[in-house]
This record gives sequence, structure tokens and C-alpha cells, in this order.
Amino acid sequence: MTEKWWHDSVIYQIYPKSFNDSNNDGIGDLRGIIEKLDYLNRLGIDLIWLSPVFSSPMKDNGYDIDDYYAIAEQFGSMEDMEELIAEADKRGIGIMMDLVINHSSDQHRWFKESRKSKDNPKRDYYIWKEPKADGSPPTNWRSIFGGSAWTYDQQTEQYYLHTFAEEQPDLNWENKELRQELYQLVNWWLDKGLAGFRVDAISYIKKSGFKDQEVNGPDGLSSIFEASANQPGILNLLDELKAETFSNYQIVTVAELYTEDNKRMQEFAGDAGPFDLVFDFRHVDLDLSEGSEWFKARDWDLIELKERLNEIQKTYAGKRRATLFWENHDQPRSLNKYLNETEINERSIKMLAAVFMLQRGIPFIYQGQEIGMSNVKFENIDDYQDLATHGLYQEALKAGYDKEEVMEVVWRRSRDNSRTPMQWSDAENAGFSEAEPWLKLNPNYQQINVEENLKDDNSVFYFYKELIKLRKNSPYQEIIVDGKYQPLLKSDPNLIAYLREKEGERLLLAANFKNKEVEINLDYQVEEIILSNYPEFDYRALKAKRLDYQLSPFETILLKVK
Ligand code: ISL
Ligand code: CA
Repeated sequence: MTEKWWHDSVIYQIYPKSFNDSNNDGIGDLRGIIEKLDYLNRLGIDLIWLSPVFSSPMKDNGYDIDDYYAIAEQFGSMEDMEELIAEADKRGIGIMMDLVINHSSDQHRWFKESRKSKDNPKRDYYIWKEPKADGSPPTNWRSIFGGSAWTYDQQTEQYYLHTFAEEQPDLNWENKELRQELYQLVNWWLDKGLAGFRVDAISYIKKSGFKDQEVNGPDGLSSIFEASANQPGILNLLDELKAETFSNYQIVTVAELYTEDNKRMQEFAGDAGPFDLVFDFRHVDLDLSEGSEWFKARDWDLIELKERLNEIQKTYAGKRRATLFWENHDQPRSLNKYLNETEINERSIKMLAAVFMLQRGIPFIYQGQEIGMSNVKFENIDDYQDLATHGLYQEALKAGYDKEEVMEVVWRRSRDNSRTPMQWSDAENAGFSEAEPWLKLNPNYQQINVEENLKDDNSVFYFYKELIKLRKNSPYQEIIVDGKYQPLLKSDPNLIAYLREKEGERLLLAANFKNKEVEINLDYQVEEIILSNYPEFDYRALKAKRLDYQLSPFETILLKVK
């Protein structure tokens, strides 16, 4: 039916440190993942996107790699990794790794060499510049985690560039030898039988100008985004990457790409672009303010959320495919973002699940999302482990926010919200580990956990399973995977509705986003009720010439219509 083996795939993201701890040191690991493959198989997913497990000093939980050819000790060994690939394969599950090649760790041997002297053969693997005349950094760029994007190195009296933390120096993609080293490691991993890669922070590999930009914050700096994201010429580098690596394998690639430019997105994704898929963040970042206001929550409403979702569908229509997701390891939990705290319940959680899973594209489920895990509120900033959270905390204090206000920001946006250990049961440490976990648990694990979900036929878990089954193994799979997407009720402030259509067959998704009854009136004849989050309800009333119906709070239905 579809051209590519992965077109109907459902992908599950694992953040290894927080998934399952097999040796009780408080840190999740590869053997822990192997132990849970049957669970994932039961859910019905096809692919696992594994956040980085390469050797790393773990300043950014593995997004700082010091050896691309080794596994981080705390996660296990190369044998464990090979076993994970093999055991997953036995269950029909492929493994995608996380390719972090915009930067390395400052502990990588390349960087250790590079910083030794200006004429070191590896000097040019990274980006070094002279200070300004007054000794200050070469430009006023702000790193993404806060503070200057330049760090001064005594040894050679120059600054090196880091888009992220200072322990994550940017690799210099202008250097041909470096690029060859990168391609070599990519191919080395692909030869191990990976199903693909998620490619980290790839928008930043091309820098240009090295000039001061307009200041956009109280710190007197300018976001590095303008200066080094998606710069002209980046496509040449990415096309080369693809030609030298990805294109020689039957794999799927998905790039993390920050841009608001539809054209750019289209250039990056699809057969002609360097990647099969890209993550588009418009819908998940709609609560973020830009520039100097970035601490403030941005107001949004359902109409805007729909606009953004519809834009995304439009951008990747036809030959391309969208990535469908509400969550990942950098985002807070979706329930807390899209629902009011008092409105989070089994029905509203299922509503969110259906809305994204039934769009056209490749769904990504982030660990714990399938059981309804939610944000945490640690009272003490020291209970947060994420370096970006601490960066944000410091910046916000400097900008004049008081501690209480800053904690509100942290509770709403900290990346640790989604990194609390996976809640397997109500046992001690949520069944994640027998030791104290590296990051505190969400105390709600007593109620919200895998074991409870598996016991209850009406749980969030089984709803996700049902949604996956509809895509994988049902009479509607072709429409859901491939059918055209047509938004309905665009200006309705309460409802999300869309049509999916293929070869004259049509499905209609209608979801009540509000905690009240809402009327839906549409000129479609209902032929069948395929899915609902009110399973006990009597739907006979729906089988009429028109869809005139009162949706209960958060009620969500998938219908076959004429
Ligand atoms: O650029 C951004 C917003 O404009 C950032 O959100 C940025 O692209 C994002 O933080 C990149 O994230 C990825 O790379 C980081 C790592 O900490 C994240 O976990 C990873 O997803 C550095 O490797
Ligand atoms: Ca462990």
C-alpha cells in the first residue's frame, strides 16, 4: 500500500536513564530496556527511538558524547546494545539511535587535542575565534542553555563556540576530515542493523557571519538561533551526509529541526530532502514566548492550536509525512500543557491521544505518555537535575523574577517534567529500581503506573493500544496511514474535528476539547462508530442522516461517514 516500509510505523521514544534500572544503581540501562520489550510489544509499537546511550560524561544525559564507538558505562556494554537490537528484532521492533553530531563532549579526544594548540591537527574540528579587542567573546550570541555561547580557553587564548552547554563544543562542519569521521561512525552504527536515526539539533551545524546580532534579552546577548540555525548552505552539508551514509541503507531518519519556515521544512523532509521526516515544533511550543519574554507563559487558545496542527498537516501533505507527537524528553507532559489541572482525567487524556494519533503522519509516543504520566512540582530547585533547567532558573533570576515566579516557570517547562522515572507499579520507587532513582519520582506513581493500567480494560494504555491497532491492523489502516487530511470546524472554540479520506472512504474524528457538553452539527451520515472514549455510551442516536450530536465533556469519537 505505501511506498516505504516505515510509513505505517508507530515509534516509541525511550529516555534510557529513566526507563528501567536492571542492576539497581538508580539509573536506567540497556538491560532494563530488554526486560521491557515484551511490554512494548504488547503496546504494538514498531520502532524504538533511543535517546543517546553512547559513552558520555552525562552533563546533558548523553547529549554530550565523548566516544561515538562506545556505550556509556552506566547504560551497559556494546554486547548489551547488540543484544537489545537482536531481542527487539525478534519481536519485530527496530531500534533508532540518537545521532548527536552538531557537537561532542568537551571530553571527546578530538576536543582534548583541539584545545592543545592552535596548530594541532584537530584544532579545526571545532570553532575557535579570537576575543574582541577588549577580550570579550567574539560575538554576543547566547547559548540555548543560557549565557554566552563562547567559552574562553586559557591554553591558546581563544574562545570556542558551543550552541548548548560549554561542555558541548560545536563541531566544525566546514572541516572535511571531520565530516568524514562523522560519516564513518554513522555507517559503523548502521552496519550493526539499526532501523534509523533521530538526528539531534541538526539545524545548527552551519554557522555564518560571526557577527554581533541584535540584543534580545536583559543579559545583553542575542539568541544564537538567528546566527546559526538553518543558515544558507546547510543543505549542501546535509545532502552530503545523506549521500555518504543514510542513502545506502533501508532506514528511516528524523531530524530535529527548529524553524518556522514552511519551505525550509519541506526542503528537509521527504525523498528529495536529506531526511525522511522532521520534527516540527509549532504545536508543542505554542505556550512559549519569544525573545526576552521567553520566561512568560504565552496565551493560546484551541483555535490557534488547530491552526498550527493544520499548518503542519499542510506542510507535509502529499509525498511527505508529518511527525505526530505531543511529547518528548525536552517537553513537559502534554496533559499539563493542553489541559487545566482540574480537567486531567482518563477521558481528557484519551481525547489528546486520539487527536494526534489519527492524523496523517508517523506517531511518536514518549515513554509514560501511554499511561498518562504528568508533570512534577519539586519544591526545591536542587531536586532538578537538568542543566537547562538550572540555566533557565539563573537567567530568570538575573532578569528580575523572584524565586516563586521562577519556580512557576520551572514547574511549567522544566525538561525534568518528562524525565522522572517510568512508573511501572506502586511498589517502592515505582518498580523502576530498588535503589533511589537519579531523579525523584513523581509521587503520583501510586495511582498512575503500568501495572494499574494493564489491569483495567478501560485504561489509557489500552486506548493507545487500540489506536495503534487501528493504524496497523484494521480495515481502516490505509485511510489512517495514508488518507488525505481535511480540517473541519476551524473556528469552533471547543471542538477539534477532521476528515481522513482515501479512495472515497472517509473517517471523521470529532473531539470535545472542553470540560462541558458541546454540540456538533455536521452534514455527514454516520455509517459506523469505530472508536470512542465513552465506551459505555449508546450511540444508536448517531446513526442518522446528519451528525447532530451533543458531545459530553472531552468526548472523542472516530466515525466512518458518508
Ligand atoms: O533551539 C531550540 C529552540 O529554539 C532548542 O529547543 C533546541 O533545538 C533543543 O534544545 C535541542 O535539543 C536537543 O539537543 C540538545 C539536548 O539537550 C536535547 O535534549 C536535544 O533534544 C543538545 O544536544
Ligand atoms: Ca542501572
